[in-house]
Amino acid sequence: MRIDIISVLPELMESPFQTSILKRAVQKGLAEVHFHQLRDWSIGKHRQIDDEPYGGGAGMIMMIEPIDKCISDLKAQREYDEVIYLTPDGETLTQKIANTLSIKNNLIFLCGHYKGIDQRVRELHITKEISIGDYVLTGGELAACVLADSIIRLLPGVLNDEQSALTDSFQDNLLSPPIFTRPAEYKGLKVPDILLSGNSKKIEEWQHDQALQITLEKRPDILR
Ligand code: 6GU
Repeated sequence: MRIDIISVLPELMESPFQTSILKRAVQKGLAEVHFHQLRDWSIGKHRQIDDEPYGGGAGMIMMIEPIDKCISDLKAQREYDEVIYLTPDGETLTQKIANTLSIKNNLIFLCGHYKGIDQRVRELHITKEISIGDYVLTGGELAACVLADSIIRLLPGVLNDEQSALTDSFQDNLLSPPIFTRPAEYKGLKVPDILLSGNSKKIEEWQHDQALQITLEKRPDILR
């Protein structure tokens, strides 16, 4: 998978891909992440990429021309499955969306800034708009990292234990059951006996029951 991320602040997104699991995914060649400084496609010597809104009002709008030039240059090099605009008014990211995007080959992420992009960019290039939740960030960069992380960890070979993505919270509309490791008792707090029993069938039943109970308590909205 290849992800091209277009932004005015690409430096904001470097460390997530240079650390731990995402770093290893990139080193193994399972994911390629390329950053593009939008100002490199700006027009004029001031490297301008935003301008005042027609009709007036506060805030600046990202101009169509630099974005169109940048995306068109990328599209001239390869086919893209989706051109995704990260924006608070997009569709809220879910595990299902991450699953769907994880089987694509080439993705473009466009990070919004200021008041947003000229509407015509959407008509021209954007195929999907994604938000990471109902709150407002200073720009789409951190959201782009969240989206990329949710996708890349699903790529075959990225996680060591192939099972672990399958047993995630949300993967089957259930939160995870409680988990424990050594010691079996700490300051009087005991690990449930069932987990020490060695009866894997009973343990699985207990875990599923706990997952159901916890989901009912905390997130009844995700239960089918
Ligand atoms: Cl994608 N961008 C911004 N600026 N804020 C957000 C968001 C995106 N998703 C949630 N809040």
